[in-house]
Amino acid sequence: MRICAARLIILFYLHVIVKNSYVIVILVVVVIIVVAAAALFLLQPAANQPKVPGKSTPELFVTIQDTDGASQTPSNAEGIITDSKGNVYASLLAERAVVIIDQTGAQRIFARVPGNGSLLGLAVDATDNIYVADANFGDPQRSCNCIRKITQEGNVTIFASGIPIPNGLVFDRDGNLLVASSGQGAIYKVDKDGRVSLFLDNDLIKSHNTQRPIGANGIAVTNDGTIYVTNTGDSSVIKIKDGNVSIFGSANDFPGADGLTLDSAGNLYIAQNSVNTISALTPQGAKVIVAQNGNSTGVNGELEAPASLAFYQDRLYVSNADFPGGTNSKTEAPYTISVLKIGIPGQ
Ligand SMILES: [Ca+2]
Ligand SMILES: [Ca+2]
Ligand SMILES: [Ca+2]
Repeated sequence: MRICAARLIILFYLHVIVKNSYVIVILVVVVIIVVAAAALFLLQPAANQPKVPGKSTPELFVTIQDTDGASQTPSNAEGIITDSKGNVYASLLAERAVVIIDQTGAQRIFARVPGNGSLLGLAVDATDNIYVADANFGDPQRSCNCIRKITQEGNVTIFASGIPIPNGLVFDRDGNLLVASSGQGAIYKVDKDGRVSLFLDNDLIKSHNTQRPIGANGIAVTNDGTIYVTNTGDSSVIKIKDGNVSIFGSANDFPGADGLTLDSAGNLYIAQNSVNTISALTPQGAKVIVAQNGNSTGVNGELEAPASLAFYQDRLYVSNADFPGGTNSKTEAPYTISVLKIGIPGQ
C-alpha cells in the first residue's frame, strides 16, 4: 500500500510538471512571436525616413535635333524643366529655341525666342507656362537680360527685365519666380505681375574666382521654403533658411556647380558641369556622387557638362550643355539630354 501511495504521489507530480510544461511552452512561443514581430516592425524603414540616392548610370533620353538648319551652330541645351504631363523642355543656348520632348522621346520646337543672347534656366508655373532666362554675357546690345514667358500656344513675351545675367529659375511656394543672377551674385524675386525686386544680395553667392566670374547659378526651393543656390565661381552650395545664409556641405567642394533640383526625400541634386558629375547632398549635408562620366561625345547619354536638372516621377533629366573645359574636351555633336533612374520621386 505504501508503495502504491508513493507511486500515486509521483504520478501526480509528473502530471503537474507535464501540465505546466505545456503552459511554459505556450508562454515561450508567445514571447518568441511578440519579440519577432517587434523586431520586424523596428527593422521596417519608417515611411518618412529619408532615403539616400545610390549610384546611377546616365542613359540617353534624346538626341536634340538641329533646329536652325546650320550644323556649325550647336543644339546644346542649358536649361531643362518638366511639366505636369511629363513633357520635357530644354532651352538651346546658342540656337535660341525651346524644344519640347514627350515621354516617348518625340520632339519639336516649342518656341523660337527673339534676340541673340544665351538661353539659360527654365521654370514652369502651375498652368504649364514656360519661363526662360535670356542672358547677356557681355555686349549690352546683344540681349535683354530678361525672363521671357512662353504660353502653351507658343506665344513669347518679356515677363521681367533688368536682371544681370539671369540663370537658374524656380517658383517659390507663393508663386513668385526666384531668379539667380550670375552677373551680380544675387537673387531677384519676380511677382505674378512681373514686378522685379532684389531678394538677396550676399557675399556667399558672389564669385571670388577671377577665372570664373559666375556667382549664383542653379536655384531650388524645398516645400518648407528653404532655398539652395550654387555659387559656380566658388564651387559651393549655399543654403538660405529663415534669413540665414550659410555654406551647405563642404566649402569649395563642388567644382562647376550649376543646376539644382530636389527629390521627395529632401536630397538636393547638383549638376557639376566642369567635372561631368551629378552629386547630391542629403538633408543632413552628407555628399553622395550619383553619376560621373569621363570625356566622350555623349552618344550613349554620358554626362557632358551637365547644366540643369529636372525630375519627372523618379527619373532625373539632365541637360548636357557640352561646354569645353574641365573633363569635357570639346563641344561636338550629338547634343543630348540624359536620364537617370534615381528610384526616389522628385519633390
Ligand atoms: Ca545648329
Ligand atoms: Ca545654369
Ligand atoms: Ca556632344
